Amino acid sequence: MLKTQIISLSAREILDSRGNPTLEACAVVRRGAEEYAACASVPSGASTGEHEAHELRDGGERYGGKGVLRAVESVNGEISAALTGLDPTDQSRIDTVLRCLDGTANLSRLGANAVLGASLACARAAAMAHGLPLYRFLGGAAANRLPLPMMNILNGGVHAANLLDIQEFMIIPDGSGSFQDALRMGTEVYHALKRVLSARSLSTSVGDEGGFAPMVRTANEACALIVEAIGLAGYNAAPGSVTLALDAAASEWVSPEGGYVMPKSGKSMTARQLITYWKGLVSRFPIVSIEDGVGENDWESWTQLTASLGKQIMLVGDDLFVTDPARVMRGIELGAANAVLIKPNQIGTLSDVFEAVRAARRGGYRVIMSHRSGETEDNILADLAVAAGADFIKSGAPARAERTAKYNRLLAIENELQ
Ligand code: 2PG
Ligand code: MG
Repeated sequence: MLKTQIISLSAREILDSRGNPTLEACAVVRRGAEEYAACASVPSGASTGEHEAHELRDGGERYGGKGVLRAVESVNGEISAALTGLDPTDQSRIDTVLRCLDGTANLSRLGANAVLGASLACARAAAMAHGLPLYRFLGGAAANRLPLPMMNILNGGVHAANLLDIQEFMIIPDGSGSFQDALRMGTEVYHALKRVLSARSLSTSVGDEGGFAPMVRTANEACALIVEAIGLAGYNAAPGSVTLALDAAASEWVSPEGGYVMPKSGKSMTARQLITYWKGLVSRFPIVSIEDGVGENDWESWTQLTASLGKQIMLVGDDLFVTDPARVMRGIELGAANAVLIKPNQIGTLSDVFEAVRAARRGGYRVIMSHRSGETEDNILADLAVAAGADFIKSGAPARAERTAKYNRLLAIENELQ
């Protein structure tokens, strides 16, 4: 067997889709006499969960404090020194070394952005050295299934300067087993929605994830517009055709005085009223999934929400779980949520990502691989979704190259698998 070894790691500062600096890491590995180099970049969220791993930013004047030169230095210095000579195919060893080197629980010393960049770049270079696509290298022979797209076509919350409290209005097109068909259906609905909005003289400019950000006030109006677009595109707003999914991002609504205050409408609700509100919406529209319907620390309300709607729809924990296997296991014990959103930069290493996926599976929870609102043109998320056997992928609207990069990579993977 040819020996594979990490030769070096390096990083640099690049820009994400929201115009903020982010980190790209590159790994060089040697296998036999050949050298291989691969890079991966790290995304960044606008609505971050309180329990996420620490994204290291420089502070100061440069880029309004958002520079990542300290994280870049972590990779070029300590991380490169610690990983050089290791076997890049031994992901769990690499990630353990990274965690021990950092020494903090939330990766705040070296930066979770530095650690994740290194973890991903090593995996990519190792796959390349073995002549395998990343999804196959990480997922093995079982990595044969494409996720369904959850496409965010109407934006609100902190992702758009409109009046909608709910952050994401998504559609899930069911392409009857074909990713290509699902993507086409979703894209047709996206274009139909543009016509529906234009006909009402509503804005068709887009938010951070490529979805439209019209000046509508209520979730009812937003859902009705989407249902109309589904019909206009020639589909049924129903399971088996095109359904709706929401990301409330309700951790942003938690009031310091207790209960919830919707940030834009200013409406106050108790947790119980909020759960009743979700039940009402679900009864009026073909909504099959609600993400972060209550706050990230409100385990009790999560359990109540799951008890009342969990048999009917998916209840997805994003800020609740932050891709942390321990929090996922706690959720399973308490009966909180029934699906887990997986965002690699919430936890910081690839090994932890797969551990969170395994924990979710053991509890019978669904798995959704997800982008961040700040993304780059890197398409690694698509390979991770297939490697993890994710049921769904969230990569925004079929617009803006940083969103379509992931969908286009999935099209290529589907082709390869056929
Ligand atoms: C979310 C994400 C991605 P952000 O809340 O699910 O859609 O947004 O990256 O801003 O956390
Ligand atoms: Mg979310």
